Amino acid sequence: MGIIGAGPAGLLLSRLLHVQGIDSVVLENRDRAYVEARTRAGILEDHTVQTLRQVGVGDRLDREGLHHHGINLQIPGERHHLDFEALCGRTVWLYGQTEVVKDLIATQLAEGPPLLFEVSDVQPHDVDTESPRITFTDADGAAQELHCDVVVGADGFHGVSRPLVTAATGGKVWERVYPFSWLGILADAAPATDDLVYAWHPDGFALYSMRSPSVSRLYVQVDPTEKIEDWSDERIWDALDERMAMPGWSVNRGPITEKSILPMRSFVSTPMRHGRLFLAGDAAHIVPPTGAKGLNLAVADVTLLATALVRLLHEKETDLVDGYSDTALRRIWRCTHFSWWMTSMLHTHGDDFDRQLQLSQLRRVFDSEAAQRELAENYTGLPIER
Ligand code: FAS
Ligand code: PHB
Repeated sequence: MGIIGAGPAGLLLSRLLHVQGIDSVVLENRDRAYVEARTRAGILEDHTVQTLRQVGVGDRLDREGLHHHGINLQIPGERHHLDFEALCGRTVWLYGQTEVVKDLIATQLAEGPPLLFEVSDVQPHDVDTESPRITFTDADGAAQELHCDVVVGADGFHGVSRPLVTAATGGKVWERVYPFSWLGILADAAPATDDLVYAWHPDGFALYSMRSPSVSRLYVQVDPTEKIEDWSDERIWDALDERMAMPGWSVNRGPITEKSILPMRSFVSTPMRHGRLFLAGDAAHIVPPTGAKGLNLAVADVTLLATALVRLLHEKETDLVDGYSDTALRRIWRCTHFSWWMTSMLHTHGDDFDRQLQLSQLRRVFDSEAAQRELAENYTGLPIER
């Protein structure tokens, strides 16, 4: 098995196959320090946590992760807590993607199979045959060729794999680019909330998240043309205080250790397979982070794909690999819809008519247990379809 990309999708797939006796080689073009330092997702769905525990990389998550039983939704002067456990019997965990990736890398380097960093010129070949190859240059500059039964493109949005699949299959792509971005910060400040706060405000959306009892992760909606150098630390904290204000409560300030601006888009590409080349994670789809689905969708893809590949390689049965793309896409569209719905409900855009619609939708969630359950079921993660 040749796996391109050491993000959560590639690493977890390699682990899922390893514990079922199937070998793989993971090829990553960045170095270990870079891959382990990328600040991305923070919320883990219920099934993601179960899967990480099942493959033996859940210990530090259980020790250091924060178990969240719900989220808060806010409009000016009103904050409502949604108790996920009461609403749908599931919860989520707050544990940084960086930590998940560190745990998977440490386990793989300790127990195998091979994980090669700093490779370059990665190129799959003969993927429409039963013996595909991957050519690449290793970290020492030597040309290498990997012969495998299957190639998996878990190489993210800018990887080499998706263009190969869409070119060979004439596939279809859907894309929605949102007229706003997220300015995200990491700060050495104890979070002033137990569960996350998603705030609608006429000035724009704001999110209060965290990474630990001493590190906060916060986001504000900004115009896509904004430059990070235009946002002083003071201006960021003032915007957060304004948008999340509640009587007798305020954001807890501290030194900002990282800040960046993230564009927002929804992107789906089909099919997720061409011959013996399969796509998983951001290589095939992107969701705006408002629904906390990016990492969890990558985990759902490889959970499905691992089961299908074990059946192909151990039992020579192709039914699950033949159904992989369609089965995965059902969940992908569900998560794409939920992420679009959360994004549209919480980010100010359009005119005052749009704003009144957003406020009406938010009040419906505040007032209706059925609406709250719908949000809770989607946010905590629907069961994986087998
Ligand atoms: P990844 O992009 O994580 O991994 C792909 C890997 O492939 C990378 O390590 C890359 O270096 C490697 N690669 C690429 N091309 C290669 C090649 N040619 N050869 C070898 N290796 C190659 N989700 C949330 O829920 N909340 C968030 O706050 C959030 N923030 C995000 C911020 C950013 C900047 C980004 C990009 C995404 C964010 N996401 C967030 C979504 C994120 O969590 C992704 O869904 C998740 O990383 C997807 O995992 P992978 O599919 O493994 O892709
Ligand atoms: C985060 O903690 O980075 C985070 C949490 C929830 C989101 C997006 C990002 O919806």
